[in-house]
Amino acid sequence: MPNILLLGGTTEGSALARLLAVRGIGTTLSYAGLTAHPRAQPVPVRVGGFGGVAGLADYLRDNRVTHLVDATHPFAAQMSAHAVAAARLAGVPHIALTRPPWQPVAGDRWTRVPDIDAAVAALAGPVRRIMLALGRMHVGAFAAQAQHHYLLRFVDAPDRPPALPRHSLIVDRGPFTRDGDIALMQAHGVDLVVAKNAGGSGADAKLVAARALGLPVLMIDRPILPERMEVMRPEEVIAWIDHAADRGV
Ligand code: 3Y8
Ligand code: NAP
Repeated sequence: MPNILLLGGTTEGSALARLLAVRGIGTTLSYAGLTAHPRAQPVPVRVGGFGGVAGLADYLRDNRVTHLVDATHPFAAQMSAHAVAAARLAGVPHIALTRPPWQPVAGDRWTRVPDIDAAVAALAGPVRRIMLALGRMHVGAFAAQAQHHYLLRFVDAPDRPPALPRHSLIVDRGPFTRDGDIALMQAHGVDLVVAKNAGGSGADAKLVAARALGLPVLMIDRPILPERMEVMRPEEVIAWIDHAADRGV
């Protein structure tokens, strides 16, 4: 009987959890525990780190996990590297469920940068009104460019104000809408949007909104991930599990 560990935290991970529940395939979805009220899931959930590669390998063995599915966000690079290493250590089949990066289309005014630090450096210059749609974890880095007015969007209210002297904070979780993000950008007079190339449908509203308003976007490329088997649709993971089952895994 398959016993899946699904590393979640994305729209695709939640979609896969629904498919696995419907098929009655034994699954545990795992969250890091970054948000106060993560989305309820149709399968059992565990919350918190595993304690590095060794901790995850022990978890896989102790819980007789038969398949490890990494459906974490493309920027969760450490988790994804640990998943590949721990699956190899524990001899457990591993697959990643991800989504293609966004590509610019006609009307987009993107400037691409390789990482967060390069995005901070790119903001040197006169005062602007910037939508920093990166969440909470990396806001501190932008204090190096404190001259700007920042529009921040967090999943949860922070326990202390962000270290940016001029900021507006929205507490909201995605998926977001094109019209909602257009209204938000207009209300705050945004003239630049900073985004991570997350891909997927849960956060692309801000790109469609920026295009509609003719606003420039500073797009942060994804971190490099280790070589691994990757699929883009939850149904492909189900087929992989069924195929592995046929091979008696
Ligand atoms: C804790 C689980 C689902 C998953 C939904 C997706 C879509 C909505 C859009 C903007 C961009 C951002 C952020 C974002 C989106 C989905 C997805 C996605 C971006 C939850 C969730 C957890 C997290 C963690 C959180 C980060 C933050 C990033 C906000 C749940 C809601 C900016 C990524 O406060 C914090 O510490 C938040 C941290 C990592 C990035 C950051 O650096 O702050 N996601 N997001 C997961 C865990 O504990 O394991 O609470 O339900 C999940 C989702 N967030 O099931 O429907 O699939 O990507 N998440 C980015 O893309 O840049 C918001 O504002 O436009
Ligand atoms: P990360 O930097 O790659 O991981 C840091 C550590 O957090 C990992 O080594 C692991 O701790 C723990 N961890 C991460 N994801 C976990 C999970 N699903 N279950 C259990 N432990 C987990 O990860 P991150 O960028 O902070 O992302 C954390 C979570 O938020 C992931 O579930 C991801 O899908 C979700 N998320 C992230 C983003 C983003 O922009 N980064 C966006 C949307 C959703 P140990 O080493 O102790 O095992």
